[in-house]
Amino acid sequence: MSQFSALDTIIKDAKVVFLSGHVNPDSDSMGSALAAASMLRRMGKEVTVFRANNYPYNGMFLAGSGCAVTELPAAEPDLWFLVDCATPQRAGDAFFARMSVSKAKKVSLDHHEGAEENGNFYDFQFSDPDACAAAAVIWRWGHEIGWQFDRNESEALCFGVFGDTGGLRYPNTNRETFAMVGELSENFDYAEFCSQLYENESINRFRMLSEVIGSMSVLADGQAVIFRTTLDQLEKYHLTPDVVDTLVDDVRSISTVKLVFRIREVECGRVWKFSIRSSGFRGNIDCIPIAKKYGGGGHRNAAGFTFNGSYDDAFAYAESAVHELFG
Ligand SMILES: [Mn+2]
Repeated sequence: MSQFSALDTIIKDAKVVFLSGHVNPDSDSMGSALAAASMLRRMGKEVTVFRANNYPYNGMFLAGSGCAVTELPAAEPDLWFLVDCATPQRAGDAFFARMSVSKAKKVSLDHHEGAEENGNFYDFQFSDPDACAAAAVIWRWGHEIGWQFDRNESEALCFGVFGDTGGLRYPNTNRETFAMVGELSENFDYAEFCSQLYENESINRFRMLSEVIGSMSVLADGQAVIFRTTLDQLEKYHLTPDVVDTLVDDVRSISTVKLVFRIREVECGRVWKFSIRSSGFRGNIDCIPIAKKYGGGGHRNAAGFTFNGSYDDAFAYAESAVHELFG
């Protein structure tokens, strides 16, 4: 029996589906949500895709990216469908508030560590931390039901996988990743897809990055880097945060760097969103405990949390974590 057969039964009984990835959606949340939505629509379902915030700018070429809503329809769905959410709360306040009091069925397809702790919340849950992305879990599900992925679904799933594996580079990249990308890339123009993903940047992005890089702090003999992005900079260069967010991954490519902190200003001078990255290869530092101290979480090599306070205090916390790790 397929490990997804209970899911298939739940889907068969549903007509109206509300579907979401996590807040501050990354490429995997976006790609797996759009792919799953397309599959469900082709199964004859009415699907509303919810996004708590903007999708990553470099995914806006994907079919359906402009149709995701930030407010749910008033009528109840038959099914709540979560992808890439470690906890149901990760879908965002608006989505979770409605879903948590709803009697409709709830399902989750995910790949986060510890997701099974929330199993009681769902009528069906599948989470495999060995899957490189939630998109890989959706691909698996498709395989089990003999699904023929179309062009849009194939691009969306590959977009998700490229996001979570850093373009097939991170240690979570595995045999399944290659099998999946190998198979799905038959369904679209691969070079064009990569160009959309990696060769579609604005000049202003580079102007802002030069400012951010110019003021970054290098600590512990180059083992750690702390940098920040401010609301003023985004305003000045007419950019949204996601356009420069990936700098945190670029900085990790410095040969000495084991740990990176990006501190993004969210509310003027008092709320800061931390993104922490470690190299899976150098040091393999666990980012989760650093994020957990302030109620955050994530993966071993990529975690985050929100910090309330001044920038000096935010920086001091990052600095103290660096000192603790590297002396
Ligand atoms: Mn993911």
